[in-house]
Amino acid sequence: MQVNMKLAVLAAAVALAACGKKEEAPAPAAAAPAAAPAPAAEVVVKIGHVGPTSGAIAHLGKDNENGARMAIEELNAAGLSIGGAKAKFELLAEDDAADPKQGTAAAQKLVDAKVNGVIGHLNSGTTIPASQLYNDAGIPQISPSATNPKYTRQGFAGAFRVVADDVHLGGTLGKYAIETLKAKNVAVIDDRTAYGQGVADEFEKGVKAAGGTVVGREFTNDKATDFNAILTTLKAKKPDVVFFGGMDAVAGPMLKQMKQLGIKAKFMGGDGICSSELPKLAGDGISDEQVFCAEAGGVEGEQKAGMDKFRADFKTKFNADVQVYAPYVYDAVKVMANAMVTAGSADPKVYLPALKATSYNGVTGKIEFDEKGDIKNGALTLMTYKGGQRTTIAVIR
Ligand code: ABU
Repeated sequence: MQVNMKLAVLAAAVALAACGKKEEAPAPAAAAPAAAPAPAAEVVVKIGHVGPTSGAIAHLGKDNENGARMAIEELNAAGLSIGGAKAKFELLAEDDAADPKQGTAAAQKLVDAKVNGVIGHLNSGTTIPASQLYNDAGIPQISPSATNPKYTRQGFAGAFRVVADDVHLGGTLGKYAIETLKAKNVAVIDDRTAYGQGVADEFEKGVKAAGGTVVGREFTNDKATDFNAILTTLKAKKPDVVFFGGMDAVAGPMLKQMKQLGIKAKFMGGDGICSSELPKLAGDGISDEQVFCAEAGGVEGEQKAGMDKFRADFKTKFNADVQVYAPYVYDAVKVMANAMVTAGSADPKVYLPALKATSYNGVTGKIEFDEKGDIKNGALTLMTYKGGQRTTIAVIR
């Protein structure tokens, strides 16, 4: 090969590499006279994910993030096309440490990175302020776990949620405490977060509507470890049930201290305490059928097999049990990708109508959104703990 020809081949290869195309450089004309086929285009789809992968509830943040990783890997393995171009999905995972300020900083990072969509955040207290940034930037967001109703009541066209909200969750648990657990007097504690306070308020409403009495209301914060003062105050009021609005990292030590103080009341909480980790966090503070909580979603009947398979695959892949919301994150990523494929574009403006019109059968059941962006006909799974394991009582709608 002449030197000029070699240089021409080299230049072509460099130009293609600079374009990020995966095709090989065309062979010299003398060696391959036939025209090379047009290179297949590739579209890179950036999916942002935010959750607390550091701090006291890092186990929950990592659970969510792993759900996203699993979905992204499967999407890439499926070789999907979007608008005729091969889609390559990339996960941009950020840590917000469950802190509202870090949440908005993480959101700004994703906005600056021009992500095509966001799955997250995990906490209501981070999801709500971050949603303003995504809305301003026109980036669709699906929360897989934030349950405060305000998130989808801000009038943001691109805010979606694949779980039930705290009105459903807290209200149902309040009714359950009175009608099924036969409690008459309940005490309520919350951690003053957007989630904890909100779900505790809804629980109180549910208790009162079912004819129960709230004998005491106390609060703590999401980093507290000493609850002796508030538990001693509540013990004097002889509650049948203590409800805690907050997360498992606080509920665990609270259960231990309830036992030390000789409080024999049942303990209830929302989805934030309803993790696989709770028995480890509570140690000997938890006994069989003492704790009642609910996940803000759930499947039953034929759909259970898909969820069981997801849990088994997740365990094999990450050597960890699902905590609470990994399957919902997994479905949220798939729902977003499905809307892009349907619309033939990863441009938020173009795929948003398809996202709104979603009708998707996932491992967490049927996902369709109402006019606010909330899941239609959302389920709850009531759970207790037996032998240190989460045990399903019932799936209710
Ligand atoms: N839904 C419980 C945990 C997340 C949150 O709403 O803050």
